Amino acid sequence: MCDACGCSDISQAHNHDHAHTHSHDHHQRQIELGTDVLKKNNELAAQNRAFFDRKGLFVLNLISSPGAGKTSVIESLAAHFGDTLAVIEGDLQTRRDAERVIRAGSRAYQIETHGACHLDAHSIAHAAEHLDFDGCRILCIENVGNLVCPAGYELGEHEKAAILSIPEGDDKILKYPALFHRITMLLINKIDLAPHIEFDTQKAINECKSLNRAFTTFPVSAKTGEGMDKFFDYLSQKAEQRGKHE
Ligand SMILES: Nc1nc2c(ncn2[C@@H]2O[C@H](COP(=O)(O)OP(=O)(O)OP(=O)(O)O)[C@@H](O)[C@H]2O)c(=O)[nH]1
Ligand SMILES: [Mg+2]
Repeated sequence: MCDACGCSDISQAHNHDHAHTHSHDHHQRQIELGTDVLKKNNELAAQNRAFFDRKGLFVLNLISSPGAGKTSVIESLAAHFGDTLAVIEGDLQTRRDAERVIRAGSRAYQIETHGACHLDAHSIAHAAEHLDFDGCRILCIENVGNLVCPAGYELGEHEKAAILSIPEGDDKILKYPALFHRITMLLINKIDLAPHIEFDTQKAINECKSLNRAFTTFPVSAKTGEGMDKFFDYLSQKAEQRGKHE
């Protein structure tokens, strides 16, 4: 269970039949608390977005399960965009991902959540204080590896991208609809492994379309670089459009 949002408590709150009788008021209170937390988070996210807009940044919230390749994709972005990209990394522990991004050529700040399974708008506001955005056009936020909780927490981003990687299987989109119905970009990563692992890309895309009509798909390999150019161009266009709003 995430010790920040108590998500499993809320989602599993007695939706089973049972013989014993007792009041369910405590669950209602739990749901009210959850709603208050999200409302406060949304207010902070709006403040973050206003700050990022003033800086002329295009902000992307990158979400996937652990190991799908978020940092590997960001390393490719860092090699391409260099100093015009800033990155906020989210992990339960270690500074490893921020160190990888800095080695790849972009500025980065690491958030260690120490137990929380998602980033929230408050943590992003603090992280942003540690980054110098001079010369930056794009801010990429790597969320904690998790397909569930990060979907519910706005950070002040302009768009959400999900990465689904070939070894995870082509059946995951309908299992985690809360994320896939909110995204504007779907990266299917590790396509270099497609000859070795059964994965029906069209099925995954069709299932995503059944939840969401407004996303663009990028089949990529962060390892070989295949497909990454289209993703770079897309982000460049987004950054250009954002820059014009300054
Ligand atoms: N074959 C192959 N391996 C990849 C690709 N992208 C990433 N990997 C490997 O997948 C593993 C996990 O990659 P990461 O980039 O660390 O994944 P992540 O999503 O950032 O992981 P967490 O931050 O722990 O959630 C590493 O061993 C990468 O080398 C790819 O396109 N092809
Ligand atoms: Mg990572």
